[in-house]
Amino acid sequence: MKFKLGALLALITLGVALTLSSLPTTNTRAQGRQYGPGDHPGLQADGTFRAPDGTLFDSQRAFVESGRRCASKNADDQDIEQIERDVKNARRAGGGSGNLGGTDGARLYANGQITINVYFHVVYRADGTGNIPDSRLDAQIAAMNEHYSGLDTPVYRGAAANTSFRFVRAGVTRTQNDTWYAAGPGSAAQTQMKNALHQGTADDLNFYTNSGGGYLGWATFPNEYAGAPLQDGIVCYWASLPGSNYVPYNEGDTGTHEAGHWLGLYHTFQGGCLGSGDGVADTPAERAATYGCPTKAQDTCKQNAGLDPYENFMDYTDDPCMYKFSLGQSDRMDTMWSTYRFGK
Ligand SMILES: [Ca+2]
Ligand SMILES: [Ca+2]
Ligand SMILES: [Ca+2]
Ligand SMILES: [Zn+2]
Repeated sequence: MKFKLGALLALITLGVALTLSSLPTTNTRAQGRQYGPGDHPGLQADGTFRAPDGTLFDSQRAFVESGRRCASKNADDQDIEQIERDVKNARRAGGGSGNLGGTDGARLYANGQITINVYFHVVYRADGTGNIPDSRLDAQIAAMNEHYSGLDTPVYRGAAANTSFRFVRAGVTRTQNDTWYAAGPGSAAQTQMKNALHQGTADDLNFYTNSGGGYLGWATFPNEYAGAPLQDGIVCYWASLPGSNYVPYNEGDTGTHEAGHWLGLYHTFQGGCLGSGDGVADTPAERAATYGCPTKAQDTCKQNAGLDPYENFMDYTDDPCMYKFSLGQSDRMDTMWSTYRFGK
């Protein structure tokens, strides 16, 4: 009898262990952990890739090519023309700020001269998923300050800009709302969430964390502020902030990338090999986004000088592999700040 009971217990233990080990990661949601279950790697050992909403892609490439990496919109000709007009008008009116205030591409501010107030809005599910602690928000601020200072990694290929911008945590709201937690780009839920939570003015960064709606993140652009001030800001998947296990997108570079859009930068692959691309002269044109972590730069636009800037925060490579803004991007952010955000 004793033996039988022992064997039975062993069988039960084995059964439980097998059941637990075979549970898909999404099912751990039911356990109501404080931050998880998105707290799993994006890139799986077998090469498949799990999107922020749990969707499994065949590969990291398939994930990136699905557009899930960033849902910020690509500029069209109208946007680019409008921005050029706005910048010219601001300069003619002597508006904006900065000590040079004049020519294209000029640096307007000193290193770290501008401190941006960041209002975090942590939106989480009823089971606690996504309710990340303040320590992770502070880690995100620290990451952005490192990135915007040009100090992300000691291995540079060319100079990383020490930009004009630094960030400080100015406030945190926490909201349990399952609909807003799932809100994706362009959704009614997003509009509702931002209308309810937005704080500050054009020179304050509203930084929402939720499921990302299946994306890593997205941003609004400076020239959109006047038309929709309450919608201004960035939304990031909560596990993209430092401290999660969402490899290889868990070092806070998503927040840096989205804040780059918020400061007026486009993707380095904007427009491919043609036209003005991202509007920045010192980021070589590239045909399409680079993903993963290349060991060697490609040259996908042979007719344009320079190798693909895969190490740039505004490309799509892995967090450990993107580590710089260019000097031209730094200048552009100054111009956008002066034109659209400073004192507005
Ligand atoms: Ca460029
Ligand atoms: Ca080239
Ligand atoms: Ca990085
Ligand atoms: Zn983007």
